[in-house]
Amino acid sequence: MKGRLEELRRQAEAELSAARSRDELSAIRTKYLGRKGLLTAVLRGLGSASESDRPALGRLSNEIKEAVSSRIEEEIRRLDEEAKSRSLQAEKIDVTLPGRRIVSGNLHPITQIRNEICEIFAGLGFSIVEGPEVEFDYYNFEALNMPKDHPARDMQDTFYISDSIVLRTHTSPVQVRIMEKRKPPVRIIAPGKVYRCDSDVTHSPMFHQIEGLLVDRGISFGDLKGVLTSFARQVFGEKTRLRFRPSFFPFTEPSAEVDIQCVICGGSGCRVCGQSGWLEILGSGMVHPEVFRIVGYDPEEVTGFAFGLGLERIAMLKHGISDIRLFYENDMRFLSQF
Ligand code: 2NL
Repeated sequence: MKGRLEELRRQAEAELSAARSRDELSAIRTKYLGRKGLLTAVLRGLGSASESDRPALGRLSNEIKEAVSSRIEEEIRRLDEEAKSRSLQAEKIDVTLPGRRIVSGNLHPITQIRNEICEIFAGLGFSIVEGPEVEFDYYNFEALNMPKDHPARDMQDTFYISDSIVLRTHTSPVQVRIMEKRKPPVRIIAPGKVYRCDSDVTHSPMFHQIEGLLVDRGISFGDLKGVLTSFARQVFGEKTRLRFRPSFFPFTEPSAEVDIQCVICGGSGCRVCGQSGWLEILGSGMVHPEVFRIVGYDPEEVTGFAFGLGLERIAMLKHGISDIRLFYENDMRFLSQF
């Protein structure tokens, strides 16, 4: 019987050493120590041993049961330890690895220049107004002193929706609508999309404009020069030199186009300024008395000036961009530079 007990101990220990999971360990526990277990069976047979052997056999079998039982507990602890260190290893974070770059977006260059220009004019007391892009012929042309037969209404430059409705070719109609509604003084700028049937490297059928209008008693060409000089120097630099060149628009008289000294060559002449040393940045003039009469203002009582500028043109000059189409292609390699 002693031999059988020793054999069971060796057998159990061998199986325990080979066990790889909690399930295997608990199967071993049942096999040897359970109610119908192998060691339990030996203990039951103790009664048939001789009186003199019984105490020693009893001690031995208890000792073996204890040993097997504590080996099982020990193996369970070991498996738990191993599982824990495996999962810690798997979850390990290397805090010294470089981070992933977060790409942030930016405003479109046209939006940036629009915001910048609006802020400059806001600082000069102008408020921002908006209006429809699909406009009546009346507001786009008629009210701006361009009657039906006027050459500036050229069919080739205007997108007609119907006989009397067009896509606005400038944002002036917004200002006409404001003058119809409000009495002077008026001091507004109108940013927005405008449309002309024209397309090449410097012209797009849709582009962006900002127009300004200031009307009050006693406004002179000197006010126009002062406001536009202040504006140009805030956009292109405090030392920027300006040139006011006589021009013509049907809605202003007199009219002037404003040039700045070339931002590329500084005035010595280059490809961008066509060797002239000057770049045209906007058109302007004193509001034509006929426009005032049409909106119900008395040209004997008030005077005013107006101006218009193309945002794409300003952005192209400022950043040295030669093809207007780059603004509309949404190529991130282009857009993310601004
Ligand atoms: C240009 C020239 C200009 C105006 C726009 C205007 C508006 C009203 C009355 C009179 Cl309501 N004039 N606007 C005046 C002169 C020039 O724009 O070259 N734009 C890109």
